[in-house]
Amino acid sequence: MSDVNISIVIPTYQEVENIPLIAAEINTALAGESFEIIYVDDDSQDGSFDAVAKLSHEIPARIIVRTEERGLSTAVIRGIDEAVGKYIVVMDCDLSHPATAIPHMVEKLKTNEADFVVGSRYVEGGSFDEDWGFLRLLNSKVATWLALPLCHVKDPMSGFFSFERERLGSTKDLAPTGYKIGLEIMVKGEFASPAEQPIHFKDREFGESKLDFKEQLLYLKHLRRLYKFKFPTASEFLQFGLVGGTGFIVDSLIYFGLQLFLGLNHTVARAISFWPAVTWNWFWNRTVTFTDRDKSKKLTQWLSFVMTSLGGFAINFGSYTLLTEYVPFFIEKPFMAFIIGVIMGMGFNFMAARVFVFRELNEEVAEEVKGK
Ligand SMILES: Nc1nc2c(ncn2[C@@H]2O[C@H](COP(=O)(O)OP(=O)(O)OP(=O)(O)O)[C@@H](O)[C@H]2O)c(=O)[nH]1
Ligand SMILES: [Mg+2]
Repeated sequence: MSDVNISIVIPTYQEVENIPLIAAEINTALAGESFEIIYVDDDSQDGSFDAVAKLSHEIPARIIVRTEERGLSTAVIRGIDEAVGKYIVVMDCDLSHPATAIPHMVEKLKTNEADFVVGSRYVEGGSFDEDWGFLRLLNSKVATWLALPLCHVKDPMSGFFSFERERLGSTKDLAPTGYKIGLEIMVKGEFASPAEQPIHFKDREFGESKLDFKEQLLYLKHLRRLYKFKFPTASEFLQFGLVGGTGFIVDSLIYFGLQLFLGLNHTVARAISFWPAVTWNWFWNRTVTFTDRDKSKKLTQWLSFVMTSLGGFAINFGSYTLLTEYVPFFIEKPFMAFIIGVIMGMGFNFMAARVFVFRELNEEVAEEVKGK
């Protein structure tokens, strides 16, 4: 067992000016503690290596220079793997995150007040520099809001966080899509009692931001994964519903188009428009909703999707007819019966799709597909 208590992991890319500054801040904040600083650098070639070598005479710090791999999230994971401390703290190098918060964060872990602590801009006492433009603020708010159902903190996007190393277990199951590695760890690690330490978030003075529009798209992809992890059935249902909604649009456009432009009779138009719509739904459910499931045998899968869709339609139409024929309430209010029919039909379709059409892969194959 190492006698290092706190390992501070700092991903860096071209942060040579900031490296000694953050080390000094940490050294002051953690006076009397046993700690180590691990910089994980992506071969910045800007003197970062020498800067750490120099300061390591006075402060317990080392640098790992990666030449094969790139990216903030994998850098953080590498740092966690190399760390020997009981507690891990991850923070940015650009002085946005105040080192003075570290003792408070670790204290919450030590006293079991929390099992994961984020440095937070959005709790009482937290703040950020005033000069954020409207778009930057909106962007950050929307991104934060999208992640809220996944965890119980107000600042889930924070890159400043801390947890007990043992509590996380292996880092192998972490999928470092995008740069919100704190969110990934908090959700996948299934931390039960996260807490927040208010911080003032300072904008960087030196160096440039490395995060761009591409990262934002990756963030959405990341969120989708985390929702699938945390709410597997609900997120499938939501996607199934969204696909069904777009399928309805395709169906309607073709149904009306055939009548308007080709002069077809409405029954014929109805009979034809079903096919492209059902194929559309099958395709998107196969590629999006049930990504991780069986992808073999397109034709048989399509056929069974058609069959279950017809079954769903029969249930939808059947319950509508029964309700509006025999139940006085629905005879008065047929639209309510229509809604119930749609819900019953969709419920059936969803269940059938999960059980018969897009089957679960056996575990070995699923492992291979996972992470793609
Ligand atoms: N190793 C490694 N570190 C990275 C990479 N991209 C960013 N970093 C580091 O991750 C931390 C956060 O990156 P920033 O560029 O500050 O991201 P940000 O805080 O969202 O953006 P700013 O507004 O510029 O502060 C910093 O310490 C960066 O040096 C990368 O690809 N590899
Ligand atoms: Mg920054």
